[in-house]
Amino acid sequence: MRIGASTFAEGVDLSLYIIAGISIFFLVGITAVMIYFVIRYNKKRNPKATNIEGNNTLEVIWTVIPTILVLVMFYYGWMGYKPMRTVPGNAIEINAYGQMWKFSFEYPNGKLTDSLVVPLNRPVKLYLNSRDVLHSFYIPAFRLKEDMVPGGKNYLWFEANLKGKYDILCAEYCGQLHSYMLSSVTVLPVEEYEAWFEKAPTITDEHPGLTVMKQNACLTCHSQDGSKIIGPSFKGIYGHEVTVVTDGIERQVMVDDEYITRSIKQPGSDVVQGYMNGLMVSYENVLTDQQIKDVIEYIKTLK
Ligand SMILES: [Cu+2]
Repeated sequence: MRIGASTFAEGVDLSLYIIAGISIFFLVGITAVMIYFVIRYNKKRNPKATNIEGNNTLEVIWTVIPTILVLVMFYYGWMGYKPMRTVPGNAIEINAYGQMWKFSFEYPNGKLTDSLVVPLNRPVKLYLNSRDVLHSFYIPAFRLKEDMVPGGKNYLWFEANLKGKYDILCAEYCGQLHSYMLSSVTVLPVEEYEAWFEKAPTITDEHPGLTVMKQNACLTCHSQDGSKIIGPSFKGIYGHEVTVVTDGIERQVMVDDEYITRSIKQPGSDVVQGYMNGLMVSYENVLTDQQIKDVIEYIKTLK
């Protein structure tokens, strides 16, 4: 039975079947023995309790056999796991970012995407980064799951061996919209992948500020239509006064270029009243000055 889409699938599935098989065998066996003992040694059949002395042969057997079984499980687990940490030198290297609540990818030529596109039968290495909290990068079809640790370094690699489109999920509860943290990986034949890789991003008439916001998951928390999500909506805020909490003290501020820039760089400095502090991380080293300008220009258009 083949349902995996990477070269790791076989090893992982094999160890899963072995461990599940041994567990089911013991579950059934122990339950059967328990039922047998309950019947055989109940008070009616066995009115007088007897003390059973030790049995060396039995003790050796129930020590040696489980030890062997555990070592068998370890062996298959290890054989499935070891190749996952041994990256071939010719792997394509891609940066993967997790943040509340979005995955994004950066290719060697600077191409930025929301979902992963990879070639068939070629090793691909992902550097795993987090911009805020712990996330877990999970591709069930590839049998891969690795943590994205803020401030830490981690990686994974794979070789996809079945064309198709597969889910990418976050497998570490990372806050309110964790379940929306979805992406996908598309496996293409090498020529199609190369054509996709070389293709410059299509030029659209999208506002550059909107592009920046989409790339940085701003819109996961801030709506454009006035609806309240995690953070305040961007609709109609520019040029208006808003009540914020600064060091515990409420005050009125004008939403202008300076206020928006400060909110992007130090999100904790003035938190709009009624919203929680600490959910947004600083984008000081993520966005360039130009990108912040674009964002401000775009917010101005949301009347
Ligand atoms: Cu997450």
